[in-house]
Amino acid sequence: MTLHLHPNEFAQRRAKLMQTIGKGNIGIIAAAPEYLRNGDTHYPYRQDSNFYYLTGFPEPEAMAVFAPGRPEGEYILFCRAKDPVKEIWDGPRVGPEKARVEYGAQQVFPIQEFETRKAELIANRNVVDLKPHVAEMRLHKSDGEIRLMRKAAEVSMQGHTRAMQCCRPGLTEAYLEAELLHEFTQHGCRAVAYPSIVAGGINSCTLHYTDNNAELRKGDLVLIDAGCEYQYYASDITRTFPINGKFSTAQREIYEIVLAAQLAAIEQIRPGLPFSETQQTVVKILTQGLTDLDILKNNVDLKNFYMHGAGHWLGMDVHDAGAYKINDVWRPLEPGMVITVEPGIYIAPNSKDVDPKWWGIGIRIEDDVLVTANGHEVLTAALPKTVSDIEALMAK
Ligand SMILES: [Mn+2]
Repeated sequence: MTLHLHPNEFAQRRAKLMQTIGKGNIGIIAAAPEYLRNGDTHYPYRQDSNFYYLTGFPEPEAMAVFAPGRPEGEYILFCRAKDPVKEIWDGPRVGPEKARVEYGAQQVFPIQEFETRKAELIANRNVVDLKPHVAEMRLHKSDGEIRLMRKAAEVSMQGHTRAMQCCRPGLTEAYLEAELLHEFTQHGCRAVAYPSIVAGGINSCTLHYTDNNAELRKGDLVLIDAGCEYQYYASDITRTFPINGKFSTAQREIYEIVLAAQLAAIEQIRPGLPFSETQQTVVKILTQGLTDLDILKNNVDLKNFYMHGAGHWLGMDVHDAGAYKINDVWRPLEPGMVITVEPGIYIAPNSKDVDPKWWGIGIRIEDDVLVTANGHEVLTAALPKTVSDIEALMAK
């Protein structure tokens, strides 16, 4: 059964936006364009997140206008007219008539009329940028949105589980990617939230590795950072595991540091915690752990082994909308926000002054965390991440 947001939710968002921008002002937002990939072939269409957030309208070539207090209608939608010939090729279009009834616009016009009607619409009104207002709204997830994010998390966990279970030396990274996509697609997620990273061995030290074409070798780790998108909502999970199902001593030692950092950062998440605190906790634990193993020494910067942030907002976009700071101060977490927690350690081959036994080990562990009224809930908690749980799953 496919989950959807209730149409009322889109209406509530528009009402809130109207209130925010206020009478006498007007905001306009465009649908995402279609992009040509090559020849006559387009990239799979994905509606613009802000446009979809406010309209629920899935088609390209559309404009939404928000004019609070306008007597003829506050929410005006421009969309493609019906076209029986084109619809034979590409399927039915919503069309202006149905757009008014089903998508709640008070006035709907064919997109061709946008330019001529625009002047009249904005006359005597200030045009405001909707982006910061919508970003602020998107940062706080409703129950309906959380339901969709739970589903995205669940499907992504199934993909990761499948990849762990079928992993063995001799396969390619692409083979594991296909296993992830199998679960995503089968469960209604035709799109990934971002290009899947399946990085075996030293490829794990390339943060945004997406070639996914190398052979998986016995004795190496594989890092998988992959998440599906469900009904416009993203999930974002990373797991790192041994290709042959058993961590080596060196791999386990690094893994336990990353895991300890991740668990400690997650543990503190609750309303009021400044966003930057997870990073501080991660840095503290990684620094201590790498110092204990004599990897971090002689005033070497931790950035040589951990060079990214501990997380980001998650929602319709994998790096979701919303300001991280207000007046230059890290904002406190609030119930309904969703963040990722994703520490990592990456020891590049030939790292200077580092024992070669650590070379090529790249480990990241990432979960999706909902801030609740009293603390937090890890949406991706059911996916194994301790050494023993991963080894047990892979032995099955
Ligand atoms: Mn992430």
